[in-house]
Amino acid sequence: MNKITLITGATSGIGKAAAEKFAEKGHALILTGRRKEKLEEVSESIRAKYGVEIFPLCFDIRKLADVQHAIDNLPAEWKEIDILINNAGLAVGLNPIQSGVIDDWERMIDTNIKGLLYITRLVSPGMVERRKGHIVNIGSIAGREVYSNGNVYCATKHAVDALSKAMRIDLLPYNIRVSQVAPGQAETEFSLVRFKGDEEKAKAVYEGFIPLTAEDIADVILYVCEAPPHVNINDVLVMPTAQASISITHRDKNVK
Ligand code: NDP
Ligand code: 8X3
Repeated sequence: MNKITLITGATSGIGKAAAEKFAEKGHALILTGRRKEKLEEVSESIRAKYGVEIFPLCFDIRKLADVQHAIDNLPAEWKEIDILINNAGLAVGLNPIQSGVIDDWERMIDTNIKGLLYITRLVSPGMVERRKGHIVNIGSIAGREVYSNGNVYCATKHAVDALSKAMRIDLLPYNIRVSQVAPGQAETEFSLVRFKGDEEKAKAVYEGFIPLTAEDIADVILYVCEAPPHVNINDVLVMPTAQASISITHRDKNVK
């Protein structure tokens, strides 16, 4: 089999776009997500388009027992994962700390930090054993700066930044590369999830400027993974041209 790449959160947005880019390069893909139908639809369409092997794994990354079951039961020919792209993640809500919704906080912490840790803990021992592998964590500009009411989401992405640096040190003796790709504003299902299905609020986030697309970020992830084996691209911060920092985006009513 060609290189095996596991992408978490491949049912939409950046994960789905990365699945397309890696399939185009012939990678065999393990794709994950909670929405079974979407996962099957994405897997089927990529399989048909690129003729690559796809192994869909439907689980909630917050549930350790389910993540463990999924990884432990991979068929032998899928076990030797070359690249792990820790992409599954979300923001839920946008409230000041004093009126934050605790359930929203738990969803973000459990997905963005604990889920990323669970899958890394289960996949990295094989990489260590084989002395080969690459882990790419999807961070965010929200892992470098903070913004009004973004408190817990920003904290989870700061954690991804810290974990990326720490994993790189721990895995250094085993020839395993650890990279972080940290995007600014990208139009995906991200804002729809943050605003709990409110399409108008979600759309307003991207009004008056050209945001990144999921494909823009997938291109960067692929570039990072295609560097020669002796090169590790530690960290890439990729922003829309119209966004200078987390809370400074130049909006122009003439930009549609
Ligand atoms: P999307 O909402 O489009 O995609 C998120 C993906 O994560 C989906 O495939 C979703 O699958 C999966 N996911 C969410 N929760 C879980 C869970 N509990 N278990 C398994 N899978 C889960 O958003 P993006 O593509 O934008 O987000 C991808 C990553 O990029 C996230 O980590 C996000 O924080 C980060 N990011 C996004 C930016 C943006 O502006 N869009 C900017 C910077 C970083 P399903 O619902 O099927 O489970
Ligand atoms: C997403 C970036 O600024 O939309 O990680 O929260 S932001």
